[in-house]
Amino acid sequence: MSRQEEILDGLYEYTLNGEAEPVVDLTKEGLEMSMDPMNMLFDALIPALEEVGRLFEAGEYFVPEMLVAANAMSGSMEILKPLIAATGAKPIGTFVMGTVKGDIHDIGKNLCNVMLEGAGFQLIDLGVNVPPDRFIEAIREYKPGAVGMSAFLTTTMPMMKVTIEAIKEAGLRDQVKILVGGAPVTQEFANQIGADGYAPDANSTTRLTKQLLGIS
Ligand code: B1M
Repeated sequence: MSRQEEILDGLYEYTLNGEAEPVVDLTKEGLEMSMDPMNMLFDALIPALEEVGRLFEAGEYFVPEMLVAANAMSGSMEILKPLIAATGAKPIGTFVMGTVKGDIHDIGKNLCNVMLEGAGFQLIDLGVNVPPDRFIEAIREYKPGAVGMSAFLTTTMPMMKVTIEAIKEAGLRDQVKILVGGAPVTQEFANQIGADGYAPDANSTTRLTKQLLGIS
């Protein structure tokens, strides 16, 4: 096994076990060896979290294990983020992103943010547990072309509809494109709640946003 394969294996295993320090060390070593940050992300870190979710569902992992695994991944993300995101270029548009009220999952959202920034968007991240009013304030303040909502729980998905309705009532609906995403969200759900688009992952979020805003 090459050292690069060992690094990917290590990133996967240590993330799965929630060991933040070796995840950071291996990330740094990988970068010193000119490994592609996207490889580390999509071939090790994200698969590890997918396995964490599977173990949680199987009753073998509990919330504390999920939390330490997520934290271990976040340490690596902090290092990889500036390498993935673009620097200095004039923004091609503004994107307001948030995880809806009641939901505190932010890793998927943060990945979308990195990719959107990498594509040249000015990114306004409202964070997690964002109530509809805060989305409305942000639309008024930043006048974004697009707004993205993330939800990871079936119980918080309805908050996306509530937020869209609130944006409509505030008279702002036709000023923005609204995209939704997150593990349990589907195209069908997006259609039902009147979103402009559904993106299953970070890459398609960027692609779809550009498409909806007519940016080539
Ligand atoms: Co939670 N959790 N969690 N959790 N958690 C899930 C989501 C769950 C599926 C686990 C399971 O049962 N298998 C389950 C939800 C079940 C359901 O509703 N169907 C669950 C549960 C039940 C819970 C709690 C209720 C547990 C409890 O307390 N009993 C609790 C809820 C807290 C709350 O939000 N109020 C909870 C808590 C947590 C932690 C805090 C411990 C932690 C989150 C830490 C954090 O985010 N900072 C956590 C984690 C880590 C997970 C899993 C393991 C991983 C989620 C993740 O980050 N994945 C998750 C299991 C799973 O999803 N398989 C689980 C990595 C990420 C990269 O995912 O989906 O590929 P991915 O992301 C994509 C797309 O979703 C898309 O792009 C991303 C990047 O490519 N996307 C968007 C995301 N947002 C988008 C927005 C867009 C577009 C695309 O806008 C345009």
